[in-house]
Amino acid sequence: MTKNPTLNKIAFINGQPFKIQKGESILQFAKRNHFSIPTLCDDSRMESYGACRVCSVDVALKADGPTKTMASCHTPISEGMHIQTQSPSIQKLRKNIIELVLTDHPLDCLTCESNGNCELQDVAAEVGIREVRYKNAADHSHYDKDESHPYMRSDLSKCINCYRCVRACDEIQGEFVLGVQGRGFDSKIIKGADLSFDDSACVSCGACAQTCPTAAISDVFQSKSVQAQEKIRTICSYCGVGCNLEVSVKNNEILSIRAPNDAKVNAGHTCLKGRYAWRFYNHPDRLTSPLVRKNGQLVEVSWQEAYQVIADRFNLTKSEYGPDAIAGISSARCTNEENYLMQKFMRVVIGTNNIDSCARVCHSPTAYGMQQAFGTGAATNSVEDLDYTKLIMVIGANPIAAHPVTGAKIKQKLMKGVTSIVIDPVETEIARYATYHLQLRPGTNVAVLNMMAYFIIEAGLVDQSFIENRSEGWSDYVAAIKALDIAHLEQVSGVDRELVKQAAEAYARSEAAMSFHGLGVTEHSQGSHTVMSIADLAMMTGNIGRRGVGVNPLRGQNNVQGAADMGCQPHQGAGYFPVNVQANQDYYREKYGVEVPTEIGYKIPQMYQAAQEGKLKALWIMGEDIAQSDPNHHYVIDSLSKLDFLVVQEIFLSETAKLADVVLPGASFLEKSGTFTNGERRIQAVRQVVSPVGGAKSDGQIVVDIMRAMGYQQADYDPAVMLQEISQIVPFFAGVKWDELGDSGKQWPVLPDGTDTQILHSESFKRGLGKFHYFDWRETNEVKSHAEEYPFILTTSRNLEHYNAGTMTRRTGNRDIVGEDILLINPKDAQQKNLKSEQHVRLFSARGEVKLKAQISKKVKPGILYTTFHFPEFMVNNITSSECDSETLCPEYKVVAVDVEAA
Ligand SMILES: Nc1nc2c(c(=O)[nH]1)N[C@H]1C(S)=C(S)[C@@H](COP(=O)(O)OP(=O)(O)OC[C@H]3O[C@@H](n4cnc5c(=O)[nH]c(N)nc54)[C@H](O)[C@@H]3O)O[C@H]1N2
Ligand SMILES: Nc1nc2c(c(=O)[nH]1)N[C@H]1C(S)=C(S)[C@@H](COP(=O)(O)OP(=O)(O)OC[C@H]3O[C@@H](n4cnc5c(=O)[nH]c(N)nc54)[C@H](O)[C@@H]3O)O[C@H]1N2
Ligand SMILES: [Mo]
Repeated sequence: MTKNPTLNKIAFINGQPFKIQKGESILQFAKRNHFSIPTLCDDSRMESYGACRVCSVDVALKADGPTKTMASCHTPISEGMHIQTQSPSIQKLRKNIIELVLTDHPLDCLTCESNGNCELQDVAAEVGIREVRYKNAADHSHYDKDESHPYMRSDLSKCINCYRCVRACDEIQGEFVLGVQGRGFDSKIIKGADLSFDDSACVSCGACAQTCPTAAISDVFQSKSVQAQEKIRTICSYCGVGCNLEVSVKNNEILSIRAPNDAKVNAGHTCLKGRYAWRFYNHPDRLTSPLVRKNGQLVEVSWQEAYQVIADRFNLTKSEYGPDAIAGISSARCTNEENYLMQKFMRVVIGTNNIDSCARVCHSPTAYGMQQAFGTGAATNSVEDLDYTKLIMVIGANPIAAHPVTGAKIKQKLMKGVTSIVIDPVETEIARYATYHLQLRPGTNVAVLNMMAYFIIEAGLVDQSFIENRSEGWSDYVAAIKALDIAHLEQVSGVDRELVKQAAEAYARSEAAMSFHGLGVTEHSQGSHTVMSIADLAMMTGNIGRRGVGVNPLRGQNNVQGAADMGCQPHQGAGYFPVNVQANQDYYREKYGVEVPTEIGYKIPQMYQAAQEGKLKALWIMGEDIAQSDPNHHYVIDSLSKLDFLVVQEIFLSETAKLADVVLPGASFLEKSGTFTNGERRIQAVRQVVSPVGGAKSDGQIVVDIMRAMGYQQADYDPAVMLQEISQIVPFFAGVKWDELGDSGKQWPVLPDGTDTQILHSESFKRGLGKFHYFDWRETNEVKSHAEEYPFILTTSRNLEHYNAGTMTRRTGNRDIVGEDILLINPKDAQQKNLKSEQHVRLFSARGEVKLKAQISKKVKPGILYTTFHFPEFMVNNITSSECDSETLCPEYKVVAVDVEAA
């Protein structure tokens, strides 16, 4: 064991001895030992700045030695130091500094009704200031107030020039929107070239508002005169980053949301969705009562009646057509416990494995591909590993928009010079900072990754010992790679072979290379093949099983990892045991106490097919808006119309809910408790903040009620009790207990004694040896069949402001920031098609058409178009196809053959 050099080294605060920790500043040392030192320009999330000097302390290098006054925030603590935090001279110094600061601040500062929201007021009180001596030396009351933004405002007359906002924008978000203009008393914080929030490039993360010690920049909704009764910690329900949130509540109403600094995942940072886009929860459009279709209309009914209709129709369908005529789609937006219940209902009460979730249309190729290569489909490492990695490879992911807190961390690393490879057809924000941007044609990942493997092998940069000791299938793989026709792959992918070679060698030579991937990998006909190709690269270079390496899917939804873990898949039950294996059937039968179905069930696309063929009669969808989000919209609608009975459990009357026979009002994440599992396998506690609106109920309780209506006895929904049941069935949940999750949760596998796991596959793979797989690159059918008639390739993605079907974000101020799906088109194509920016265009494919506004942009290459799918009024999935991944049926949203013309 190596010895910790600072172990047992001691320093003193106000005469008391304490152990010091490596790398600590005096301020951190004091705070850790519960000594209060006032600060103004300090924020623990950022580098120390040492500008305000309020944190000054007296420092002596030995007892009774001469003292020096030093800023504690940026002076390192060292052995034997004696710190005085409250000497008379220090107290006087602090008071003088704050008095000067106050001269730069409106007169009413000490009396303004900030109710604990003003750090400056707190610090003034702490240093003993009762009145302002030099009143209004610098009057900034003429500074404009900026009220242009739905969520943030600025009133720079209150600014004290601590620059925390500027540093937060740079160091936390990495956006560099805020800056300083002028000097001394006249210096002023500006946004961009002195613009409003609205006109600037601000991404609305709110880090500046959170850090501002006065109200110079603040949240619009932060009501100064209302103080929260309670602050509740919960988890964001948007993306798979899983940010911790601290919600301020009064009288069952949410006042504001902030990011707690001690959160493991997001340490005081969120994006605008987590921090601000919560107003959907009490929007008038929320569903508040069950609805049943009568004479063609959805009408309000009692829960009792709705349950009766459902139980009767499911019983009837089951007796007439058998259990496999019924299917369920569970929700990656809901909790683990709710997902567990939903699959249990389908398997145990109905008796079918027809259960799936949005992982199908998202990362099912990741789960499958990584299971084939490693044995486990989940991220091998943690986001924290970014601090240890030497090379970051981002393939088909746009984390700045889709996983903003992780994206900001990646961007910070890139700005600090960490080598990076970005493989993406679009010039994303991350690509702008990349060392190597491989801007391939959509649909050619396997070609590019095979080229990378070729160059690594050719240069002799493989990790022989890893390959020999930890993998199988190498010799066949290597033979196939060596036989590749590089010129052909270069031509089909459109990426210069020299660039691919440089990137490949950088990846292989790096001491620790970490890959992240997203939907640009999975949502393709070769999605699973691409995932396995990424695993090949990691294994051949030994980038698995230690800090700062690995294969890390940026999982999409807040709980898509959990939905699959809980068994919301047609081929594997809770804990990933294949349902068609006798031993597993015995296992589940014993746990559930009833017979379990033995045939693999329908995946979502197979449900449509079965509905078309008259085999599927009834469908229960919990929290997924397939009518908007699944591809080939007309086909989806047509398939749903062929069902006898459709139940949709929602928080809004989504496009799918509009088609239902019964609509059940679920409670949103702010109105219920449970757990979400983020993209790094972290199981975190979601805690109820307010009571459900109207007559809504937690999705878990609704499932329990329907289980009971159909004669199965299941206890009321209670996450603690549910987790007990789950921990008996899902081996990697063995040690998960509700009361032990704390604020930042635990990463699975959680052992029976409660210890959790940060890095997978350290010693061996789940499947024993890692497996190499080789695949030829294949042109997708979409291009082969339609390219002549539809010569452009459209790729569809998401933007920062809106979330998937947009049911939630469209009902918040985010709509004021972005109000439509926009089509990006290269200037050359625009010229050839005679299109201008802002012009409406018709975009059409073999399936249908949409009309969108065009924006001319060099972010896409000629021949490539790009848009998003957030608005039902545009319905981009009118034009996407039913082509899908060869192994998992994940739709090919990323390659759509289209043509475009002026509308
Ligand atoms: N703001 C916001 N955040 C979200 C969501 C949202 O809707 N809005 N949705 C959540 C969900 S469900 C998910 S799954 C994640 C998705 O997050 P990401 O995985 O980042 O998904 P996308 O932005 O759809 O696509 C990622 C990138 O793939 C690129 N791409 C397209 N075709 C190819 C290709 O052939 N090869 C390569 N290498 N790249 C390609 C696109 O240009 C795009 O930059 O985001 C989650 N977070
Ligand atoms: N063209 C195109 N289409 C795509 C994609 C793409 O890249 N391009 N990406 C695909 C991907 S990756 C995904 S994951 C899917 C996502 O597609 P969906 O899963 O349909 O998208 P969401 O908007 O997340 O929809 C979830 C629904 O759950 C509801 N909801 C939210 N919270 C709760 C709750 O607590 N209880 C209940 N009962 N309901 C709730 C919301 O109102 C919303 O209607 O879209 C896919 N569609
Ligand atoms: Mo997703």
